[in-house]
Amino acid sequence: MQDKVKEIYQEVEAYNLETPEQVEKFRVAYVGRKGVIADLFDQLKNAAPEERRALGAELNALKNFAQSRLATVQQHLENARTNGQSAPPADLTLPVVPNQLGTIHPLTLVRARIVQIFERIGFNVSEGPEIEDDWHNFSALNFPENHPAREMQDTFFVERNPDVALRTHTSSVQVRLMETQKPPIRSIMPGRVYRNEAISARANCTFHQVEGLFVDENVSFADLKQTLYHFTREMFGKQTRIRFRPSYFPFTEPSAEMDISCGLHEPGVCQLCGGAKNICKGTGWVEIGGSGMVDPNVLENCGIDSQKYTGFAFGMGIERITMLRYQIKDLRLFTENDVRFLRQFTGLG
Ligand code: 2NL
Repeated sequence: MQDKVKEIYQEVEAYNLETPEQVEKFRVAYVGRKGVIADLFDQLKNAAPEERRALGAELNALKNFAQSRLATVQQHLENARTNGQSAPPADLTLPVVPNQLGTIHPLTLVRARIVQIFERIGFNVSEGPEIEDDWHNFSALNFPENHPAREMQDTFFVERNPDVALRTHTSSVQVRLMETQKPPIRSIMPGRVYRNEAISARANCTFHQVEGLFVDENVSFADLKQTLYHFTREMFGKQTRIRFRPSYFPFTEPSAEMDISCGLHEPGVCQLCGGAKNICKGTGWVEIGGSGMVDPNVLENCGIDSQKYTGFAFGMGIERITMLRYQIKDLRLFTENDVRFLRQFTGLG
């Protein structure tokens, strides 16, 4: 019987186990309840008593060997079925596949740069609500009731309530600031604003503005000009010149629109359109925003003594600055989230 056990051991060891059919045959023939090994266990009772113990141990070893071969092969077959092949061990020395990282939106980049420039000359950043009441968006800013100036800004009202509107400029944040803080006030307000306009390459119903406000004793128009001159040189380069044209805003007096030189009249190529003359229309100047001395009525509306204090304020469109800086031709690109556009801003600061 000992020889028989050895013979079966060799058979089990050599049995070809590649296909599921071979594995099943092996199981039935050796490991199953009616298989060879179970048979041998049956015959154990016929063995001589002095041999029985040693034989039993050998038979158990044979049974364990056959069962473990079966289990290993079954596991391999199962892996092959779920992975398409038996998975090789992972190579831990391989470099990882890099993740595709997102990029910073150009408007966010430019906003951060604007904030950085003004923070360095002592301005802080203020924010406020996008849904405003009539007082903060219009009345405090010297827009008289029924004045046509209110129609200059096509307002979105919330639920047709004339006292609840999406802010049309960030000046409402400045009103809140002046109402709650004493001069000196030196702050910029970047943020989203809303206008009821048809969407085109040059206009959208929502865009971003940055406004600035400086209120203190003896603040003059010269301070306004020098502050904006400093900003444009930092933003667009040292060669940039600035020009003021008289204008009108209800909340400033005097008021001025600001242009920057595009380099067309300088030696070398235009910084903004590369000589195509399509941005400045051949004039050499492009508009970047409005400004002026805060109207004394606005200071008084916000509880600031206009005999003691004066202030300047300005407003610029962040989309406009971004378009000039990166030569972006269509405003709609900012909101379409086309990754071919957004990916170009990788690594820009
Ligand atoms: C533009 C013009 C401007 C202001 C905004 C302002 C705010 C207060 C008082 C006085 Cl609280 N002025 N802001 C002043 C002049 C122009 O924006 O073209 N923005 C894109």
